[in-house]
Amino acid sequence: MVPFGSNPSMADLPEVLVEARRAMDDRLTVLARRLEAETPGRLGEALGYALRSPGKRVRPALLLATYRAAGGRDPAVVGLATAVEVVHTYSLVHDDLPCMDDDGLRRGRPTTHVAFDVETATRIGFLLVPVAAEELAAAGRAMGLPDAAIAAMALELFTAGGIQGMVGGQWLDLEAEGRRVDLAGLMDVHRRKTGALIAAAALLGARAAGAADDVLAAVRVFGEEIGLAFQVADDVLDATRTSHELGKTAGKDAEDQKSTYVGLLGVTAAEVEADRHCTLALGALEGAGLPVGDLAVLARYIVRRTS
Ligand code: GRG
Repeated sequence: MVPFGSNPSMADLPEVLVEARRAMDDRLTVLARRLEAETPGRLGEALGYALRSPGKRVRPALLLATYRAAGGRDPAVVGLATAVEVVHTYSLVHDDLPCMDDDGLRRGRPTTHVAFDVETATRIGFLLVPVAAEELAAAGRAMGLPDAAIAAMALELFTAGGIQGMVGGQWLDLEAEGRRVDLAGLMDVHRRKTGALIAAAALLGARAAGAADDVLAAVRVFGEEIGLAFQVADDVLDATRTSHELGKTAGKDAEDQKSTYVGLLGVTAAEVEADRHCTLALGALEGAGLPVGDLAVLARYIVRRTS
């Protein structure tokens, strides 16, 4: 199967990310076809549209890399990465709705509610929640993991996607529009809204490989720190890049009067802050004796990316 034609350019990308993109694009295409067949009409078409959307696949890449770093070798782990990417996908569909960030451009294409309509986009966001759970359970079984391990991974993923994580962070973020949030408050929003799912991706990889508790603790710190670094870098990109480069509307944070790292610290200090979180992330892995190789490559990509 060929990777999505419109996926962000693979040139100059680290091999670990190229591999994850190929695996994810293949898997999401299979899933999109199945859901289109099972859900006739406009809802099915919209599900296919959202799932075929060409993303960077950073979260799946982190999951696959922590899995390998912790000694895992089963190719069925791709299903777990798919579960995480499906959660990310539905969060983007809802994030772009008029009642949230109200955006018309995502991954270089019209957002789902623009390509279809608000009702359809709202419904497919919710329809994808159990799809993520099914993917996770099916992958866990295919890997022969015990039910307790599958349950622990499901709890990890959906807690990260819930009120303590992504949903709660989104809520705080929307409530803070037009208000000045201090650095501690901003870090709380970022940790929940973006960092929690990124940390869950890293942890799922380590859990699937049967990592010991001390390794899981180190991977949690890695995931939380790299999740923060990701969002700080995102703030910088929003302020410094064009919509064409990003594939989404640039300058949106300022337009929505959001507090950001760039607003609070300026571009240069925000970049230093992203690097600081990246260093803390890698330090946690080294402390646990995990091979950092691909994870260091991904961490550097996260703070140096251009989209
Ligand atoms: C539907 C139950 C339910 C919940 C949705 C809307 C929402 C709750 C949460 C929003 C979370 C969100 C969109 C956070 C932003 C995270 C972020 C920086 C996204 C961009 O990630 P990239 O750059 O995107 O990895 P690509 O397109 O490359 O995948």
